[in-house]
Amino acid sequence: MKHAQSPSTAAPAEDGQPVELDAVVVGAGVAGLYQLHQLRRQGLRVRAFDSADDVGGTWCWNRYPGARFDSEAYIYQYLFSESLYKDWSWSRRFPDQGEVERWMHYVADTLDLRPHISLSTTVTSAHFDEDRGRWTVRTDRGDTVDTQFLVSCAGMLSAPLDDWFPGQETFHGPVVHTARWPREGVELRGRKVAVIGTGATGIQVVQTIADQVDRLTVFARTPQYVLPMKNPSYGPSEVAAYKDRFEELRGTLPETFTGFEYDFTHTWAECTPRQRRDILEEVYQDGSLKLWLAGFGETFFEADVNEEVSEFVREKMRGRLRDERLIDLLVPGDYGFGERRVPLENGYLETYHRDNVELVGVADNPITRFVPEGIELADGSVHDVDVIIMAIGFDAGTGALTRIDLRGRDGRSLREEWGHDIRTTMGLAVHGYPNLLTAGAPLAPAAALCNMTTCLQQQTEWISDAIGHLRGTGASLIEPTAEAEQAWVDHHEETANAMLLTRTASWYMGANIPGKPRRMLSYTGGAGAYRRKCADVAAAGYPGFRIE
Ligand code: NA7
Repeated sequence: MKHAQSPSTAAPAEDGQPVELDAVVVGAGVAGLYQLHQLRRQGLRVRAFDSADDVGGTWCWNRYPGARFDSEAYIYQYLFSESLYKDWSWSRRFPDQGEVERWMHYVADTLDLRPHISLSTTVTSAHFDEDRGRWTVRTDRGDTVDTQFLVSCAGMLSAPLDDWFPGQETFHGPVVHTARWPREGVELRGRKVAVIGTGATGIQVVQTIADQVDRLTVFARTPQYVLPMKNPSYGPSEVAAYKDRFEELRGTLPETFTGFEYDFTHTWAECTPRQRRDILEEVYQDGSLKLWLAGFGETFFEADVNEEVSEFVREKMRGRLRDERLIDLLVPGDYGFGERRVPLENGYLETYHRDNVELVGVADNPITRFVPEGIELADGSVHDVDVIIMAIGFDAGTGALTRIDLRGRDGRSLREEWGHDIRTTMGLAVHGYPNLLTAGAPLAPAAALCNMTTCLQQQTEWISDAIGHLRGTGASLIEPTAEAEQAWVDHHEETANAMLLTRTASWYMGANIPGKPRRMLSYTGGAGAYRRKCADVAAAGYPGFRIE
């Protein structure tokens, strides 16, 4: 067995022996960078691998036109280092992808992480050797690594549904998934462009490219509740003001329900109809996700409250649209506000008033295939286009891990097991896969319902502490017991089933992929409550985990 001579290489040693490491981190995005930093600080021999050609994860891949934050930038930063936080300044409340990517580069460079990351390198398999208590990790670049810990920071929205429609290869022009947008861009000017999908991504694309293209045809299946974004730019005084709140944010963010700076502060039952209306109007006018995440908590639990809040948003949307057909296709009617991801937008609805934009409803007349000239629908009609933009989403939560041939004890396959039933212990580990630790995996708030950096910091810190605990006590293996995992799954289900989120088909429930097991991907007990549960487990010496 060779020890890694230089931290800058993970290539196989010349004699063909695997390189020996203490930990492999899969992914160099928000979670992966911080995980790598923490494990290096503990003195581990560790390397991160990422398929992308640069660091940044989501913010490297999703370079489609219009990609931007809808968490306020200053709450998306890491909070473990005051100087890392304060030495970076944002230009506005919700910056675009390019600025976020530059920030991620700043983080990687400031923490000197790049020498420890293999880019353009995909982890293809990871097999656990029970006799040795170690993982063998292989990549598409020929690396073979023998490692004690395998830490997944592979992302919960990183496995795009890119090969989705029959006949895709026959189309005469480019077909581009938004999460695989080429660095050099795609020529859209003067072209007839199709966008399929009107989730958070499709909405950003549509509102951004409409005035650049010759014709834009948008294929929309399920209407979305949308909220208008207010996105002021920041001058020196605004930057100074949010930086002054560093200590306050460090205290608040980990404790709220969704890791945002705001939380539910009003109770529907205690307000008069007039007060409710005023509060809804106030949070709506904030131009953020406040209406969803800091309006009335009952919106998530009580159908009658949800209906009133939904109607408030529908009314706002209808008021912006000038024809009944658009209202029918764009304003949701058969599910409640907040039961799917709520996108923020800038003039999205008004985009459909443009002469060069056509909205095609495909709920009752679905896309059947791509043909050389464009997109064919069930009724046989064909829409001629030059470029097809697929804003159709991801194999959320599970896809990043199930696309790896990941095998635990007795050769069990995570792909096969999650193909039947998606199970984890606190989203941090999986029974049957010792020394596999996961950030952003299913059954934790980080899987969806959280300001990602808040939740991913907490999870990667828990993982680092667990590894530190093992090393400090001379143990070498950690694995959740079957009983602890069942208890977490039961708690997760009970918590999720109390919420209206589970009554609606969405990627949160795995419903965007035929055959995917239905389970709320995100833990819905709240980011703050989850953090305390995780901390309690660590403080009590990891009950529910076999440590040896
Ligand atoms: P989403 O939210 O999964 O949206 C995908 C969109 O693509 C959605 O409108 C889908 O319609 C649509 N879609 C998917 N397949 C089809 C087919 N076959 N025909 C027509 N339309 C289709 O992905 P996003 O990338 O927008 O957002 C993912 C997350 O990234 C987002 O929530 C943020 O957290 C960041 P459907 O709604 O299924 O009817």
